[in-house]
Amino acid sequence: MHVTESLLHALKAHGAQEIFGIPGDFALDFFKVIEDSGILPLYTLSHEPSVGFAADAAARLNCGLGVAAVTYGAGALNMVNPVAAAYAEKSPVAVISGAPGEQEEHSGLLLHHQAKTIDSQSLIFKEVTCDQVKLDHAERAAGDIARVLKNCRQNSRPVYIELPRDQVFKPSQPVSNLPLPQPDPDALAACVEEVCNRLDTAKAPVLMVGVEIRRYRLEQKVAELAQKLALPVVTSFMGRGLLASAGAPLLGTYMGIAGTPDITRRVEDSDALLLLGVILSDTNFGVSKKQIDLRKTVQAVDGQVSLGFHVYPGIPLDALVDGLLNCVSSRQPKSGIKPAVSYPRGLQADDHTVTPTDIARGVNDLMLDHGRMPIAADTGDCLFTALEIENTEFVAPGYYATMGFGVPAGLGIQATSGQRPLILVGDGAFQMTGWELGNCSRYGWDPIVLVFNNSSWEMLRAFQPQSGFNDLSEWRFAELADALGGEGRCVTTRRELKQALDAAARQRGRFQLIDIRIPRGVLSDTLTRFVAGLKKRRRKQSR
Ligand code: S1T
Ligand code: MG
Repeated sequence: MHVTESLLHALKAHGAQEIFGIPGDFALDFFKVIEDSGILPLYTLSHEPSVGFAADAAARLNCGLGVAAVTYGAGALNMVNPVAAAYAEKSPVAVISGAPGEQEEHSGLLLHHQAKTIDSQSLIFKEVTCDQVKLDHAERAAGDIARVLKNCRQNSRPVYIELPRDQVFKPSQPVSNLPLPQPDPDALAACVEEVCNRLDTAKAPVLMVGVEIRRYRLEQKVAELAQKLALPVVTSFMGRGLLASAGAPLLGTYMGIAGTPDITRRVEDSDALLLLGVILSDTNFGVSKKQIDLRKTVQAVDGQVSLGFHVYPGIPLDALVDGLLNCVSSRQPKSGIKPAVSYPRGLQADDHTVTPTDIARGVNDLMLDHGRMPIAADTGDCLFTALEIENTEFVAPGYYATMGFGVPAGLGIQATSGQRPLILVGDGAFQMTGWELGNCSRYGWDPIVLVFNNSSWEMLRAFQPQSGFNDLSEWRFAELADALGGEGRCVTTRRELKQALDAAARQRGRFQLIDIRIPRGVLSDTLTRFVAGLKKRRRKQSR
């Protein structure tokens, strides 16, 4: 077996189901082995940011490992932003970059694709990955790959693997799956006991779940725990879509001042807020109505648990959840907690112009008639509108907030799961990576794409209405669809939207793009409240 085969088998053994990539001369042999070996299917896209976003979304959806394969320099450095997004949002993506071989490194010439030094690229990726390796010694490759992939899974963060092209066919041992570290049993028992006591003595305990419960494949166990503890459950903003099919007593998503008042009150007044796998980001807590004193919460994230001023290091989330389940094993699951959110339905088929909330209404009707679909959302008002859509499997850059994620992420969903995705994307974000739809026909992907077309960077206008640079020109996206191999419809009224959604749902085999014209300045209810909340917060802070 050679290094590349060892690497491909190891990626698969650690949860990879496919590879997204764009080759280059420093990676041609590597890509040829991918293609010839068939160990993992290869999907090439058109621009490396999309490769990173698709790999990230595939990892989030299948709770496995995403793989993004690129060439050295121009390819890999093109992908820094999506890998940063994956790092920030704890998505386990393996970045594999081709690289110059030893002889060319020491040729005395500056190499094409080289920035500052030969190692500049790996230094840059050091900042957005949790572990890195350069496979320049084949005899060490198996051990290095095992360590890096173990760290990728354990930390649920991206890793960087550099494969010099003179190493691709060097003989190598097979890669073993290293065991994940186990917690000290006494520390775990003490932690579980303290958390159980905190919850049992609380008057209004609430459970908030975040992205880690999916990354560590704990949704079903957490749902069972919530039922046995009779805890009302909310997701964080980033955790939208969690527990969608787990039968948990889910109230909805916590959005502070921008969310459902009943959820906000329960979370902010709770005397025992249990945060399982929640990233303490501004988008999750930045718009709290009442400042939550995080010291009074129980936080289990990044492999440690803190209660007030007690910190238990080295307690993986899965060990804590298993410990808590043992604690309550004799209790009967209690149900009866009703969702606090009723989602808008019943899109009126009339001649009114379309608002983002109308789109949510139309999608809720669509999923009622045709079944739930996984959703990929981009940054912009489409992301806030998604909070008005029924809870379903959902991937979005809810914290890192990069544009360009939506379309490639939707393609990543269909590649890894075979499910037809619904993609929500603004016109500005579509201009960045929407063109990847041109790759659908090659792979038989047929997403339904809703473009929130307000000819504007509307989210920025909401913060700074006086700027003219947020005005975009009119792009007629529906007319482009056919040229890219799909079907496009342009809608300006609610009646046209309803008809277009129904037609798109019935049409399989080609992507369906609905170019939804929204008047400038018309925002979703959720984004309106979010902007008001943030502005109020910033006024308070500036006093
Ligand atoms: N570039 C990238 C890659 N990501 C970003 N998030 C931004 C710039 C800044 C930015 C936003 S929201 C936004 C920009 C430019 C406008 C989005 O426009 P569009 O996709 O049309 O959606 P909508 O009109 O619904 O706003 C965030 C706040 O930083
Ligand atoms: Mg826009």
